[in-house]
Amino acid sequence: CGPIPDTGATRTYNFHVSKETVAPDGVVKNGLVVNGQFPGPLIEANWGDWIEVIVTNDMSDEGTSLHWHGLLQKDTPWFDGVPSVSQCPIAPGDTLVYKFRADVFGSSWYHSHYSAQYAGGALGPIVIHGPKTQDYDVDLGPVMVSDWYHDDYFTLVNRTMNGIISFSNNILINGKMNYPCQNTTFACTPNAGVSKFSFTSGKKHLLRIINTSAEAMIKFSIDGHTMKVVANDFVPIQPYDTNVVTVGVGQRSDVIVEATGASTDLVWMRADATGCAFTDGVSPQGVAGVYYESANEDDVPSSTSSVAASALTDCGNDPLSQTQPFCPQTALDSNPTVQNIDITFGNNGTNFVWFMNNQSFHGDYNAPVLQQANEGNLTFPAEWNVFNFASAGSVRLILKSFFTAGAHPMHLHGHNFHVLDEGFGDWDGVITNPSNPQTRDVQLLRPAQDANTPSYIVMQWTQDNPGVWPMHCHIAWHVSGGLYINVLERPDDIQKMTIDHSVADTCQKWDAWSAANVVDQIDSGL
Ligand SMILES: [Cu+2]
Repeated sequence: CGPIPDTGATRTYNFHVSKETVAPDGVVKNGLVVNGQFPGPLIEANWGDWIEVIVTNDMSDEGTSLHWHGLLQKDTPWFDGVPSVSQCPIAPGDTLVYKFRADVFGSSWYHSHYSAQYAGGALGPIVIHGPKTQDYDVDLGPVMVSDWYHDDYFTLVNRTMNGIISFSNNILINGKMNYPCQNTTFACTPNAGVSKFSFTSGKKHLLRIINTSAEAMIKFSIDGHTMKVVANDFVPIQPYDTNVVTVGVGQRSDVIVEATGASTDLVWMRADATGCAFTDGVSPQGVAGVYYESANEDDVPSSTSSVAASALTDCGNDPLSQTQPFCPQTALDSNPTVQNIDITFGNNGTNFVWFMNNQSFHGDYNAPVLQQANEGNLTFPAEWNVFNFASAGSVRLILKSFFTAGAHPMHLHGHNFHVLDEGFGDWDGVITNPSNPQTRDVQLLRPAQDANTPSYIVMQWTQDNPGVWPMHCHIAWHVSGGLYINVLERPDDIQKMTIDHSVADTCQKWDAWSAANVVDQIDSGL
């Protein structure tokens, strides 16, 4: 709680994005990596620091960009890392230096926002250290949970655009899991290994659960242990205990786990995608080993899960009534600009795509919306899905999903938004916890009840951050299919901004590269 501290420190990282074969579960695939690693290197900073990341595109045949999930980018909206929105893609061989403030604290991740590159592996964790709101002894760091596909990302996007569902092949924890090789025709090494975590009996351990999936909603648990949830996304919450944590794509939960077992215990940590994801059923649950201080690390846990089967098939976040921010919030604006958006799925004549109020998103890599707005051009092609909220004090979105086969993890850039309510049918106008509503940067919009009974969430934010902010489903295949809008916030203030010259340089390089090479933009671009 309180203002961002001025540390005067800058944390600098040098990243190279490239294509390499990877085999995190033993199955060799064509992937994307950061500095040769999957997952990519950890970005670590203190709250209030500046973070500088020098990103070079070492691929020869496509652009890229990196997005810093959940960072607010106040006064630096051009470094949000979204091609066609805040920048042009970084051309092959080119470098862009992102510089932004660690203006929030907690756990997150960075990922490519160019098409579905991140589903190929171009991602890594972010930890921003801040005040402890609850006591713990040991910070075990990021616990990234993710679905994993053995096909390369472009093949998967191509299938998606043709209306073919891709089923994930495995679930990884911190980029590791075994795979039964008889199920694949790709080169495969059995027993690739699982991640291992150390517990000290009697101590409290902080785990930073981060869902970096392309599609899967994940149910996280540790056999025989209770978790105290202390933060959702970058927002500390009033703690509550649970034996299973739900994370949709992009969501994070910081949990504190007290090691109540014996010093020789070893148990499974589980990332379960059986109930709320499209998996092929071969390995829908990722595991990692949790070893107490006197356990033999060569032994394999034999513990069983105590999570109820019904909890694994409940495809939404924990009740809003249960989740309240830890820090006091300013009162909700009772007179916001209200926008209804209905989300539907269908064929646009060429592809299977998603519609937001009957319009699917398609971006122009060569003409970022932010640059247009900065130049005072506020007339946009319909397919850019720009919602101009002008200088409204706050915005309330009522999102409805008519899709029954899955939830949508809805993500807004540039803000932690309030979640006023969720439900089915029409919102009755009643806000859950009106004096302290749930606040985060991704909220699950549950599957519709049936074709005539949509699910809804109501979100609201204060327009205190001029910029062009993506609001989209974080399922990679859905945003590729256009489930996306641009929130244009305070264009008058955007016009007054001086955008860092490196952003224009990046566009010049991209314009030159894209004029001489084929850019195979088969999806929305994001
Ligand atoms: Cu979606």
